[in-house]
Amino acid sequence: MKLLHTADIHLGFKTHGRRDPDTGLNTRVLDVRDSLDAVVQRALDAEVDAFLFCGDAYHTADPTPTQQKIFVQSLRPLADAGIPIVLVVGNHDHPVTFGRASSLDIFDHVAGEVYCYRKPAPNVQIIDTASGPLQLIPLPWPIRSQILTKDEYRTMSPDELRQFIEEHYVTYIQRRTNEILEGEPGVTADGPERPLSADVPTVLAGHVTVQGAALAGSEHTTTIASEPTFTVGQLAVRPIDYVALGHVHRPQDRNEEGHLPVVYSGSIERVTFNEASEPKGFQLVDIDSSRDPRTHTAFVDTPARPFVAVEVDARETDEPTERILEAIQDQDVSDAIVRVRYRVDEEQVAQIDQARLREALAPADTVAAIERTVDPAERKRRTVVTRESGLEEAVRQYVGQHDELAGMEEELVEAALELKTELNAERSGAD
Ligand SMILES: [Mn+2]
Repeated sequence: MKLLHTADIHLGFKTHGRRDPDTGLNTRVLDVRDSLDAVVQRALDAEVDAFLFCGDAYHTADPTPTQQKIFVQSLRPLADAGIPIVLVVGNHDHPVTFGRASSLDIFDHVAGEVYCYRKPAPNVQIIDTASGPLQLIPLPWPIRSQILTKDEYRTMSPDELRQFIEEHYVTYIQRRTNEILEGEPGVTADGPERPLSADVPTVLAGHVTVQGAALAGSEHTTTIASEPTFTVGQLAVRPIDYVALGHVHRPQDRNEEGHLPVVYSGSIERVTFNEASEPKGFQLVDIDSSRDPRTHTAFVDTPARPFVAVEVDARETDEPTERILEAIQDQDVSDAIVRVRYRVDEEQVAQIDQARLREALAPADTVAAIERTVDPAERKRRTVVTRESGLEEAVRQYVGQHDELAGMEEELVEAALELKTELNAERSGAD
C-alpha cells in the first residue's frame, strides 16, 4: 500500500513576501500553493492509495476565504482521482473561540472521500483504498475542551493538564492497538463494521510533539516546552506500521534504529532565513505486510523557494563593491529570496555602488534586505536609529545597543517583519 504523508502547509504566512501584481496575492502564499500543488501531483503520479495530511493547513485559525479556496482547489485533484484524503486537525487549524468550527470543516463540502479528524476517534478507522483497507488511528492536536469538561480542567494546574492529556493519549493508542490485535470490529465512514487485523496496513496519523524532536530554524523551543509531549515508544506501538506526524517543521524519523518509522514530514516551504539550508518536502510510504521490514519510506523534496543569505566582510579591501559582488556571484540567487549583509569601514561607505548590487540581485525572486554594518572611525560611537532606517535595520541597531537583548536578535527581527507584513496586508486589503 502506497501512502503520501505531508503536513504543516501554513497557508497564509507572508514573511518576506510582497504583492504579486498579476494575482494580487502575496508571493509567499503563491509559493506555498505551488509547493502544495507539487505534492498533490506526486501523489497522483505515484498512484498512492491514500493522502495523509497531518495538520496545520493554515497559518492562523481564521484563514481568509481565498486561502481556504487555494487549499481546497489544490487537494481537489486527489478527490477527483478517487484517492482518499485523511485530514488530522493541527494546532493552527483550531479556532481561537470556543464553539466555532475548525477551519478544516470546509472539507465537509468537498465531494470525494475526505476523512477529517478533529478529535481522537472512539474506534480504529477503516479507510477503503484501491489496495484494500487501511487501518487508521487518528491523533489530532489535543484540545483540552475535546478531552475534558470545563469543570474538570478548571481545577487543574497547567502541569496537571498537560500530564492528563499525555496519559489520555497514551491510553487511547494502547486501546486502539489492542482492538486490532484482538480483531474487534473497526469503523468505516459509511460501510459496515469489519474485523480488524494485524496483517492489514496500520497507520497512526497525528499532530503532536515527540520528545527530543529537532526543530526547524524558524521554530522556537519556548513554545514547544509547555506542550504535551510523547516518547517514540508511546507512539510506535505494534501493530502500527507507520507513525505519520505533523507539528515540527524539520523533517525527521524519530525512530531510525527501529523498523517502525515515527516521521515528521516537515513543512513544505521555508519561512525564514534560519531555514535556508534545511530540506523541505514530504514522505512517500510503502507498506507491504509480506516484507520485513514492512514499511519503506522516501523523503521527496518540494520545489520550495530557495533562501540565500550572503554575508561579506568588505573592510580589508580597496574595492568593497567588487568584494560584495563576488560574494553574491558565489551563490545562486536565481529565483531565490535573498538577503545581503555586508560590513565596511565608515570611510568606505561612499564607495559602495548600490545600483550594481541591485543589478547583481536582479535574477532573485525577492531581495529581502541589503544590510550594511558600518564600523565607525571613532570607536564606541553609537549609531542613531532614525525614521529613515529600514525596520529590520532599526531593530538590529536597537538590539546592538541593548546587551540584555543579545541572542534574541533574529527572533525580534522576524517578529517585527511579520507584524509589518500583517499591518501592510491589512492596510492594502490584499490577501
Ligand atoms: Mn505547524
